[in-house]
Amino acid sequence: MFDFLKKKIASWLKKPTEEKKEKQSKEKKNKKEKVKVGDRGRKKEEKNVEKKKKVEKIEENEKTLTKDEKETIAKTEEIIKEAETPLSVVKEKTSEEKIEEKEEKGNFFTRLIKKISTSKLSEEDFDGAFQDLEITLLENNVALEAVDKIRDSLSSKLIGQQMKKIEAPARILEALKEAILSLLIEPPSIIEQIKNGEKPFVIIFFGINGTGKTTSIAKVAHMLKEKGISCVLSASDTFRAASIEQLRIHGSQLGIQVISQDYGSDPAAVAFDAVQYAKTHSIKVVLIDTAGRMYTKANLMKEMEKIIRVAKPNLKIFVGESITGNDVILQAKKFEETIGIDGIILSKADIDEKAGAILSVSHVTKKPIYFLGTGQGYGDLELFTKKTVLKNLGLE
Ligand SMILES: Nc1nc2c(ncn2[C@@H]2O[C@H](COP(=O)(O)OP(=O)(O)OP(=O)(O)O)[C@@H](O)[C@H]2O)c(=O)[nH]1
Ligand SMILES: [Mg+2]
Repeated sequence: MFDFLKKKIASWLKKPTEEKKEKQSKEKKNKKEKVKVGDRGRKKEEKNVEKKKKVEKIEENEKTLTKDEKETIAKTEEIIKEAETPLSVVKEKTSEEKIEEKEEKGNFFTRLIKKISTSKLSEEDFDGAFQDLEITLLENNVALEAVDKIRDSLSSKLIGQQMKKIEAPARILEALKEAILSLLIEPPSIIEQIKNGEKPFVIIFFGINGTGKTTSIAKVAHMLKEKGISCVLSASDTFRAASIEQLRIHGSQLGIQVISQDYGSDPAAVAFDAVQYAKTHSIKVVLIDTAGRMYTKANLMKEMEKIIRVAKPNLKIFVGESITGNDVILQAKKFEETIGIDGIILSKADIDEKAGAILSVSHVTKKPIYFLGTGQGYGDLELFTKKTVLKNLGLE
């Protein structure tokens, strides 16, 4: 998770002294190389002059040349041509240097430091430096709205500022941290919500097909069991083949009751049964599994509304795949608009190197991420906190 962004930020945060040392040793090496190339070039040129003299001498006697002598001249000309090659090598070096020069113009971090420590940071200079960060964020699946928010947050803290070079890195870093924190919502403690909430406390999980809803329910059930909180599972995906068996297997592995009916039955009726079961057996939590559905299918969204009407969930959790980037943001937005969501689980964060969705989804939907799915085992459910995000980005 955050592998690419973390590496990029780490490369910016290289201490200036380290960078300077690296630059100096690079320059030293280049100088040495140039000297070597220069020496070689000079020696070859001297040789060329000698050879040219010889050729001139031969030309003087051209009329009396034998076949062998003519061949010698041709060979000599070839040698002269070859001797000119180091000069073109020197030319290539020059273009390499040009590229290096371009790179040395700096990244987001170094450019900002340079500008902000020499004069009050202008909007133009900020925008110039921000471009580098903007590209990095977009390449890592951060949603456009979230990128704009980062820009606003950073610019409000930095434009018009001037500071000593020595304090600039820490201040810019702090501004970046704050910008990222401004995107995130710290989720309430789900355990506290359950403890202080109604009995039974009903949680419904939904999202499009195959995003990890059933697996996430099993993980949450496992977590509740570990905390000593009783729960029951509602097999309200009565549509997909083997969905009921899938939940039953989890239930039997975890030692948790699963309430189900036949395939094709009303998912709302199953949820109702599960809530009734919890009431009569004094079970604290009901976790409702639902069939994967596209938000574009009006009939499926209506079905979802009916389950919600009947089961009256205390929490509506949208489950989406972190790896799908901007797609999952759009899904969350659509589910929020149509049926409303209280929180989010982003699954498959373990295989998402970019992780931009984790940074963006709360800003776009204004809903907290409760958990990140980080694998296929029951224990692979990571409590989401702002602090963990900063840590994963190497900013804490
Ligand atoms: N790597 C990884 N795989 C996961 C994670 N969560 C779920 N999966 C896998 O994703 C696949 C689909 O998971 P399900 O829980 O069946 O997804 P679903 O949303 O219930 O699917 P439908 O009911 O068909 O809509 C399974 O192979 C899971 O093992 C996760 O956090 N990380
Ligand atoms: Mg499922």
